[in-house]
Amino acid sequence: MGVINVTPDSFSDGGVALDPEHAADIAVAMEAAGADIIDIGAESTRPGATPVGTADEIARVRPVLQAVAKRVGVPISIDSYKSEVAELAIGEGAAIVNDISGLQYDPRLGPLTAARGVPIVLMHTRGRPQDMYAHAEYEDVVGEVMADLQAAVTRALTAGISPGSVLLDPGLGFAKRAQHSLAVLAGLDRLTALGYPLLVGPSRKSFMTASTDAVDPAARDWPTAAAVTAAVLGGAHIVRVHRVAAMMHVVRVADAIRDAAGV
Ligand code: HH2
Repeated sequence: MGVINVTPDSFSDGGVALDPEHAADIAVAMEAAGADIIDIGAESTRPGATPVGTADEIARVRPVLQAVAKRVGVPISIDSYKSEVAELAIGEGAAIVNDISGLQYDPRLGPLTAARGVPIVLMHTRGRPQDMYAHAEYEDVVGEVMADLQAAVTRALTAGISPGSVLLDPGLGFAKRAQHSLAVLAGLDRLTALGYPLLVGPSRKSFMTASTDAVDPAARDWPTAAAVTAAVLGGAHIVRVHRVAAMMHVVRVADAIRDAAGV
């Protein structure tokens, strides 16, 4: 999954994809490099980011969705927790909803997703991006993320979403300190027991700076490669990354190692 942030303030690539045709050029390049999904979002959810109103988010994302949908063949996912944005995006061709709140923030998003019959990514977080680190307290982070994701699945099924349309994401960096994100990556195989495809998004996140000196997010692609490898070996089905071409090599090798187990 290649990431396109239509934001001025995303932590690693803010401002890069605000122009629709430029965003579409990036999406086309990602598809050519092997991306199977293009994820488009118009609100930064980095810790402490300023929330964006629905009308502003729609105004930002609509022209980019239109431009990208015209030029790529792979499915587009809409990275938003707002039902109005998801509805508009589905109307413009988005085929997947990516909800960082796991159906906690907008009660209308589950029923909308069910009615439109599109798959949904339920990501784990606690609190809001503005205060999520206040919620980063765990006794057993993997066990608690599993329990919270199970609750998110229950919300989805109760809203009428079919089990085959659910994907789960442990939310690296969301309401998690560095040690928590690392523990989640190390314990990913336990999350596969929930029985849903797993999406993992380590790309350029600060939890990797504890073990490297790559402080500038754009300089975190090598650390990302290590985390992507761990994610694939831990059982991730989809990895969400900014640098698709480079990470394709990483994913292919990690896949080959995984497939060679027991040979
Ligand atoms: N991470 C971010 C945003 N959306 N969605 C899923 N499913 N999983 C993630 O890990 C995830 C996500 C944050 O990264 P990014 O979009 O690059 O930054 P920002 O929120 O600053 O735009």
